[in-house]
Amino acid sequence: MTTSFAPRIFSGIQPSGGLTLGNYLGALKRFADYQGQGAETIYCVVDLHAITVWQDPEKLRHNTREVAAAFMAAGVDPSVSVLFNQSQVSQHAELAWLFNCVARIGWMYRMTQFKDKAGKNSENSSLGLLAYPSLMAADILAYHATAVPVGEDQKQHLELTRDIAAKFNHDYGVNFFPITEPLIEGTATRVMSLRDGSRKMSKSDPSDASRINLTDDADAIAQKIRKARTDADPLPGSMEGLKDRPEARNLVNIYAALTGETGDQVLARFEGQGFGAFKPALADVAVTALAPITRRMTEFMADPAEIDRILGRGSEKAAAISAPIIERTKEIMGMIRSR
Ligand code: AQP
Repeated sequence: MTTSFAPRIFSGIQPSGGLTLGNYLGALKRFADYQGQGAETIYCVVDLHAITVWQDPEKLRHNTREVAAAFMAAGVDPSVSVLFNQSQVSQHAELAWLFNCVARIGWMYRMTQFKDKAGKNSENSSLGLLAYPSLMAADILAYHATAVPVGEDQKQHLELTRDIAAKFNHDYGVNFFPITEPLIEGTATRVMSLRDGSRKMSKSDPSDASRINLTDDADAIAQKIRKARTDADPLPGSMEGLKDRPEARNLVNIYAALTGETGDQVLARFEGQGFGAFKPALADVAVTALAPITRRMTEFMADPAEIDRILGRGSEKAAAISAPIIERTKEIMGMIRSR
């Protein structure tokens, strides 16, 4: 028997620090575009994911509100999309446990994000950090989401979500969970650190100079771009010429993503010029694109109680969708429900 699933988009962002240009270009910027396109849109501040590494409680509260403000500043409308924080909807943690018993430990150890974050001392990392992808599968499948817009770094976790859905369906002889599609689109699916072209830009990178934060002002943005690591060669006429120049390629990709051009279109204008000319131009487009977002975030953050109310209403809507799906999951697995 084949079941068809209604189109539903889910995506989440961790409140594990201030948001970066990478989060914006790789994910956030696209979220509003999916609204009103025929699929239901569900967006979540994934605070249960954030605590897989230590979070100061006061900062976690602040960052949760700030990520919600960023969603709205980037155009997510809580009257159109479901916008909420993960810990208010208990179905996420409940389904994650059920999936912990479906997923295999070996699948978790293979995740590059676990290896990166656990580092050499993996025995000392939280159990939650290892099980992170199982919770992510629960976030997505608790809504029977059919597509997930993410940056390139989340591709491996999305594949694991598909594996968990397929194994559950196979083990219980059902077609209950959809095999979710990743939506990894655009010219900036993997924005790299400004200090090291081999590492992704990340909100938890200890070096603030490695990233542009959505809360940075024009001076900070210009200064970080001026200091960004590059090489001494002039820019070529096409992206092909940047194959072995990761830092230069990263800056051109950022420019292209911000202006909506292709890298080749950008290079057609800057061919033969050095970074002395390119970096100020990049700083200008970054400030132009980010200043309105930063301003709207500040406006939303001026009323934290209203953000909490929006998250509360979103959580009720989210629970109304996910609760019957989790009840049915437990029924399929053989659990008795006597109420
Ligand atoms: N550098 C990046 N380039 C493109 N997309 C990115 N994303 C993250 N970094 C980049 C995308 O942003 C969304 C939210 O990510 P997340 O907060 O759930 O966690 P993450 O992927 O682990 O992002 P960070 O910034 O690196 O957080 P920390 O430092 O806490 O681990 C995802 O869609 C992600 O792909």
